[in-house]
Amino acid sequence: IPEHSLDRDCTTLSRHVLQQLQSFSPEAQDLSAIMTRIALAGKLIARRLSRAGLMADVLGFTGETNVQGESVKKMDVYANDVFISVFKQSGLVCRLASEEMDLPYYIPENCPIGRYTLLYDPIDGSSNVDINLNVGSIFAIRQQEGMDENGDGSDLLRDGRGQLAAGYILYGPSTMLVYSIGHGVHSFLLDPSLGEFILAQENIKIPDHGPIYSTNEGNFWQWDEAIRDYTRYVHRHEGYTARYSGALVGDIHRILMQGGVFLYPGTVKNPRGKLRLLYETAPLAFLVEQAGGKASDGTTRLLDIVPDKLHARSPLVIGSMEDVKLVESFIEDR
Ligand code: AHM
Ligand code: MG
Repeated sequence: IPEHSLDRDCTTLSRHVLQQLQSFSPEAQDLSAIMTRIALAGKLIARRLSRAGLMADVLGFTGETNVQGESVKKMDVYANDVFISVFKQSGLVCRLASEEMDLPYYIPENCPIGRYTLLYDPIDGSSNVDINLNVGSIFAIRQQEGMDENGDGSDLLRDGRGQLAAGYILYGPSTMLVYSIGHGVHSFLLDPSLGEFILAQENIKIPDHGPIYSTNEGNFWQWDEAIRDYTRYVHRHEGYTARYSGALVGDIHRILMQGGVFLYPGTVKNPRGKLRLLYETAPLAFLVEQAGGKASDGTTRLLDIVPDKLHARSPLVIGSMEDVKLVESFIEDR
């Protein structure tokens, strides 16, 4: 095989991370190893999802309730455990915090050396699993800075600017991993015959404006007047098209590719919206900013928001620069 075709076809994820940091510094080595572990979790989850309908024990509820009081699906539990087990032997990550766990999970064996925390939503949009539609995983890596005296993750209550890496895995027709370590946004496709994520697109840029409008309009009755005004604006102008799948990762991926805006505003029932800051909105905000887009809670830059608890929620307005600004202008005017 000529050398150039190997170069073109086989940029693997771990190599890509090292290339971007252009050094063999300890941090580059660590991030490369961590991304490789996340990719392994993605492969294991994708494999399980591909058989979801065939295995009686994959679909349905476990009968338990998670921290947010929602029914826990079997796939959520499986995916949550997959991330824990791939990081157990890594030596790199000392702690994991996820949507499915009340408190952070410590890996004591790693704690003297592991300087990183993984924040993740193992299966985002899990109600889609039962009807054979796309779901995703969301992740972020943070350097462990303070001491977690009570083991409740209080040292994680920081803004999102300190994220070292963030991204998502989209389990769609193909499995795709999109990530950033602060040097642009890059996507990889899982080649099942190789069992490797292969570079698909480098330096993804989100269009400054796009046609996609993605929100759950069933909540219109409980939105603020400003969000309703924006919605009415969309209804009355040419050039918008609505897309909403019930799984954030897929909806954001579409916007990253085609441009537009995703909104999950506060509602009467949930004034801070539904989505969680540390492992849903902040990682996606980091990624979209890296692609040249914008993310806020409607007024404040999302990466500046400091959560008051591990599972804190935040409203989300995210996507193309112009479209997010337009939504914000409606909020400002009210
Ligand atoms: P989940 O992590 O419990 O699956 O919830 C998050 C999901 C997002 O993927 C999606 O955008 C949103 O919830 C949909 O919520 P709704 O049904 O209220 O529109
Ligand atoms: Mg989620």
